[in-house]
Amino acid sequence: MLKLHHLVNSRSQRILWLLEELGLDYELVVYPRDPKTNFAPPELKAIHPLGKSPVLEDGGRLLAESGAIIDSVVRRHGQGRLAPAPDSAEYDTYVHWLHYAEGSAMLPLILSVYMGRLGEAGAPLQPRISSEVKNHLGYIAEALEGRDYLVGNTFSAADIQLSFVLETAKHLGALARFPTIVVYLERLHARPAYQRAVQRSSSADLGGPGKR
Ligand SMILES: N[C@@H](CCC(=O)N[C@@H](CS)C(=O)NCC(=O)O)C(=O)O
Repeated sequence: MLKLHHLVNSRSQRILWLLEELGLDYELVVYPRDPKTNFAPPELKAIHPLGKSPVLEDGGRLLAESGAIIDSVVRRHGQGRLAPAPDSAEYDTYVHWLHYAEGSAMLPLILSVYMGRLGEAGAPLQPRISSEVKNHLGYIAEALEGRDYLVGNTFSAADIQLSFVLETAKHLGALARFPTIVVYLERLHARPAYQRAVQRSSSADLGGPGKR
């Protein structure tokens, strides 16, 4: 049985969505954020030393890092769905996007979130961060030009992994100059499995380990 440790409004939404796309049976444990700091509650540290979400239990395995979790779930439970054939050239593109989302694209966006909290003190770094945000969004928009999905123009788990990057960019108001990305994000959000995941997380019972 799969067990997802899910922090509300977080990267973990992607894993919930993936599990719904694959129609897998899973247990969901939802953790609220601290109302003052917005951080994860200490209970998550008892699950994994970093105290972050997502964390997935799969049989005897404890998995952290969204990209690694997605890779493992698709490999072990996907039965060929949501990823290209491992020996195809498209598989390399798929792995690129799986790593790129957290390895490259998130950094300027997270810096932008933190800089926003610093106010004037963060002003000297703001131009560099804004230019990097535009650099990454431009790269993604170009990759999506003339296509519906990132890899082989077929929906894959790479689209799920990149979604949080684009949701964060949208939250920061950074998508105005990237209509291709806006339409792509709407396409992803229209998927029934995405909507089931949102529904499941918002109606989750905060009883059990996540309650406080
Ligand atoms: N690169 C990691 C990032 C994990 C991460 O930072 N998760 C955030 C949720 S968006 C978290 O748990 N934040 C709560 C905290 O830091 O207290 C991944 O993709 O899984």
